[in-house]
Amino acid sequence: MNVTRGFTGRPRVRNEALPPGQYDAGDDWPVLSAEVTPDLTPAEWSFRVDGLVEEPRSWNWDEAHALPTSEYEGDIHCVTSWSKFGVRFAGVSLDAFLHVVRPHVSATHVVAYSHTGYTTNLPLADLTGGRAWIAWEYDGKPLAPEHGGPARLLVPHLYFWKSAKWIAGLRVLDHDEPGFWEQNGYHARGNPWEEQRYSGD
Ligand SMILES: Nc1nc2c(c(=O)[nH]1)N[C@H]1C(S)=C(S)[C@@H](COP(=O)(O)O)O[C@H]1N2
Ligand SMILES: [Mo]
Repeated sequence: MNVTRGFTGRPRVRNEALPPGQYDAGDDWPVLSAEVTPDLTPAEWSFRVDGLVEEPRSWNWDEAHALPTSEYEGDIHCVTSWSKFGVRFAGVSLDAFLHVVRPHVSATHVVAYSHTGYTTNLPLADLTGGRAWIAWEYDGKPLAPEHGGPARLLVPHLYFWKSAKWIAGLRVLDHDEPGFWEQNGYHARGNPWEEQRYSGD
């Protein structure tokens, strides 16, 4: 790791390397949405985890905020080849939600779904171990609606299409079930370091 100073004067944590085929978008943060940005207030937002779990449940905005806060500072990588270094998100680790619902031993995958109907599939293991969040703050401010506010999934070690904006819930499964982009030829897991962009990669 090295530290560079951006125009804001804030030291920016930066990895030495970009995943293969990626470029540094710098201060730009492109918006990539298949849907129209929904008009979704914190009061209307909820997050549910069900499927193969012992205690399916939903959290509203206040209930989710009562869980221990957790932060991510690091990089994000979009499959369209932009990456951003040293971004800062805050929210709650998915470990905290999964701890409450307790996935069955048979659980292997999830489908994450948005309030808009967007879906994406992930191995359950990619959501545990402090590597995935429900995020509602970016750079210390509320997450902007076009970037998934009030809250989005954040799984920064995978390509960013896995980080469903306007997250509504996770369905826990004992098999893999392709989501929106995955049904359209994108990779089931999407590890940027192995350049898993398309289903044959
Ligand atoms: N609901 C929803 N989530 C989504 C998407 C989308 O179209 N709809 N696009 C994905 C893709 S391809 C990327 S790169 C990131 C983009 O997030 P951003 O617009 O905040 O940069 O969101 C991901 N999550
Ligand atoms: Mo993307």
